[in-house]
Amino acid sequence: SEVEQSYIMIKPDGVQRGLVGEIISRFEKKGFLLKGLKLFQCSKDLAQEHYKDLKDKPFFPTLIDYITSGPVVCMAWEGDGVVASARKLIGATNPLQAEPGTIRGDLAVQTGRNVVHGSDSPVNGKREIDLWFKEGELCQWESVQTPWLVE
Ligand code: DAT
Ligand code: MG
Repeated sequence: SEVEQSYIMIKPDGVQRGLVGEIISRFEKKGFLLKGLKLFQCSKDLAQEHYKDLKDKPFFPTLIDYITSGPVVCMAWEGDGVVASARKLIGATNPLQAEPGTIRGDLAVQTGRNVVHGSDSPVNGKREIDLWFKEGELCQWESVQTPWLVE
């Protein structure tokens, strides 16, 4: 579809800390459309591909260890402006700098345990959804809420 999509992922700390419902709820309540959702233990290869732009950073190995340390929750969310809006809902990379009211601002304290990922551009949204979801794992459906969210 041509509608913008963002890949949102609850990282292993978010799953371990029992924050799955809380985090999904924020995107649900905002009004975006959930197109894909799964609990998933990812390989090192997949984590490295996902974060390939950061492969030369000193924290890359610990980032890969963290992301592969337990199951993550993979989500595809759709809607006009979803990529930038999701980044606002998530907050700054460093939770100490994230505003209260954002997911990281409310629920995390350290960059290396910042509970959630969100795509940084529509192009990367598509790239990441294609990377994390197989064909047939996304659902095409329409929400009864849409006419009450978008005029
Ligand atoms: P974001 O997740 O906000 O898009 P990013 O793409 O710059 O941030 O980095 C991806 C992840 O890598 C980030 O969520 C946590 C980790 N990370 C980034 N900068 C880091 C740093 N300086 N030290 C440790 N981990 C870092
Ligand atoms: Mg990023």
